[in-house]
Amino acid sequence: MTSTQNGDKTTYLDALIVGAGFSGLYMLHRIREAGFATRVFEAADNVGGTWYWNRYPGARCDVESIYYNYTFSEELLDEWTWSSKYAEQPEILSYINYVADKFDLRKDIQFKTRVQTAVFDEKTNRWNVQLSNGESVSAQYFITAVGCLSASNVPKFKGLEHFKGEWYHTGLWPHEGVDFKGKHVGVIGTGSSGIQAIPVIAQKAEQLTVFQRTPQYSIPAHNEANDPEYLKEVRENFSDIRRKMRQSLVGIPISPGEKSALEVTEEERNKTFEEAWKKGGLLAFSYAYNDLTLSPEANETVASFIREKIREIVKDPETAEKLLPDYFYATKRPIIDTNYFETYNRKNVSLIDVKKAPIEEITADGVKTTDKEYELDMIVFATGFDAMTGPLFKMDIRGRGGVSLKEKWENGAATRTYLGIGTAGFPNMFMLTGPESPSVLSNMMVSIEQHVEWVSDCINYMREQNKGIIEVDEPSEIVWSKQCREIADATLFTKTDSWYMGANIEEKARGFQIYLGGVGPYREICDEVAKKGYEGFTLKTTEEKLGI
Ligand code: NA7
Repeated sequence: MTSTQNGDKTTYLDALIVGAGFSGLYMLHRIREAGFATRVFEAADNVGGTWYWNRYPGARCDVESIYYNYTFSEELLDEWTWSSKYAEQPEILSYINYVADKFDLRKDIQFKTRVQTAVFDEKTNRWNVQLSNGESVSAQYFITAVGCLSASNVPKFKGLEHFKGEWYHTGLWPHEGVDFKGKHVGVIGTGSSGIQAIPVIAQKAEQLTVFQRTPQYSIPAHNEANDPEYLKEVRENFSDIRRKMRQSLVGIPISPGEKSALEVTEEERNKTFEEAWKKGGLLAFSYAYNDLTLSPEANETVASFIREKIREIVKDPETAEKLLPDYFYATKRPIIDTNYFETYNRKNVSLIDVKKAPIEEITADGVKTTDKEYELDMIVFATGFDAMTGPLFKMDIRGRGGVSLKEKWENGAATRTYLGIGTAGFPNMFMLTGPESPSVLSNMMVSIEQHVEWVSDCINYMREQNKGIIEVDEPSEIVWSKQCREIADATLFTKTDSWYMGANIEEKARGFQIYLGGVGPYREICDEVAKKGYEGFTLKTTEEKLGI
C-alpha cells in the first residue's frame, strides 16, 4: 500500500507508526483494516516493545494476566490461555508474537529501523520522516507508539568505561541470557525491576551485593498457576469484566474502599491490612481505604504496617532497618514480589545503603562508594528509565516553524498536551499513552486500546469529513495540563521524588505528567470531545490555512 513518487526514494504513507509494542501493533491493525496505507518502524528486530527489551531474570507483569491482554477480539480472547496469575516476560512476548502472526501484522512492520527525525512540512501538511537506514518517509499522520518506559537510564557514574567485568541494564537485557554462576554480582537499584531480579539472581550468583538508594514498600505477589475453572468463569463473564475495567479508575475491575483508614479502629485496620498482605497484588493495600494516597496520616497506617512486616521477615535487624521505607506508600510505583525481603536472609546476599554512602565511581574492579570499594565481576543496572518524555525526545520531532518538541516542552519542564494525545504546533501527530494521559498509572492495556480506538476513530472521521489537518488549540492544552497538575497536587504523589515526577533523571525538571482522574472518567472526556466534533482541536482541509 505504500508508494514511491516523483522518482525519489521517499515512501508515501497515510500513517506512520513508531514502535511495534502493544500500542503500535493494535494501531497498525486498526487503521490498516480501515484502509489507510500504514507502516510501523521499529528499532528492535522483532515485535514486543517493553516485553522485547526487558528480559531480565524474574521479569513479570504486575497486573493480573487475565486483565493484561487485548480485549478487542473475542476470538483472540478465546484462543489464548495465561498459565499464571502474573504472566512472566517470555509468555507475554509469545502472546505478542502470536497476535502479530494472527493478524498478519509483520508484513507492514520494518524492523531494525529507528525513526531519527520527524519534521512537519507546512507547505505539504505532511510529516517528513528520516529513518536510521537513510530512507525517507512522507506521512499524513505521525503516530508515536513508543511506550512510557523505553528510554533506559544508566546513571552517569564516573569510570564505568574502565570496569573490567560485564555490565547490563535490566531494560536492555541480552537475548542470549546472562550466566551468574560463580560470579560476584552487584545490582544497583531496587525499583520493580531490581526487586523482581534480585531473588532470582541471588539463587544463581556466588555473591550478590545490592546497592539501594531508596528502600521500597513491596508486598507479596502470591503468584500461582491459573485455575482452569477460574479461567472458564472469566471467559464466560468477560464482557462484564471488560466493561468494569473500562469504567474503573485504573483499568482493573475493582473499586477502592469506601472508608477512610482513620475512621476505623486500629484493630479493624490491622485486620484489613493482614488480609491484604495474605491476598497480595498491586491494589491490595492502596485500595483498602479511600484516602491512603490523599492523607499523610492515613498513608502512615499502611506504611507502618508494611515496615513491621519487613522487620518480621528480615532476620538481621541491621539489614531490616536499612530496608525500611519512609516515603508515602504508593507514591512510587507499588511493588509486588516473590521472596524479595526473604532474599536478605541468604548468606550470599548483602545490602549497601548508597543514600548514606553514595556511589562515587565505578572502578576497574567494581563499585566504590564514599565508604569502601566492592569487588564485582558483574554489575546489573536496575536503574529505570527516563519516563514519559524520554522515549519521545529520543527522536528529533519538529512541528510548525521547525520548533522541536523538546524546545516546546523546555526539555520536559513545561510538558503540555491536550488529553495526552496531541500538542499544539504539531498537527496530525498523535501520541499513544502520551504524557498527561492515564498511561502508567493504569492497566496499560486498557489505556492503549482506548487511545488506539480514539485515534483511529478520529482519523476515520477526518476522512469522512474530507479534512486533512487536525491540530490541538493552545487554550485546550493549557486547561488540560493545569487540570492534570491540580488533580496530582491534591494527592500525595507530588510529595515524593519518583520517576512519575521525573526526579530519577539528574538533569530533568520535576513535574507530574500523568492524568490521575481515572481511566473511566478519562474515557468519558475523550468520547465527549469526539462527539462534539473533536472539540479543542481545529480541523481543516489541506487547502485551508490553519492560521494557528
Ligand atoms: P525504577 O522504579 O525507576 O527504579 C530504579 C531504581 O534505581 C530505584 O531504586 C532508584 O533509586 C535506583 N537508582 C536510580 N539511579 C540511581 C543512582 N544514580 N544511584 C543509585 N540508585 C539509583 O525502575 P524499574 O526499572 O525498577 O521500574 C520501572 C517501572 O517499570 C516500574 O515502576 C513498573 O511500572 C515497570 P531511587 O528510588 O531513585 O532513589
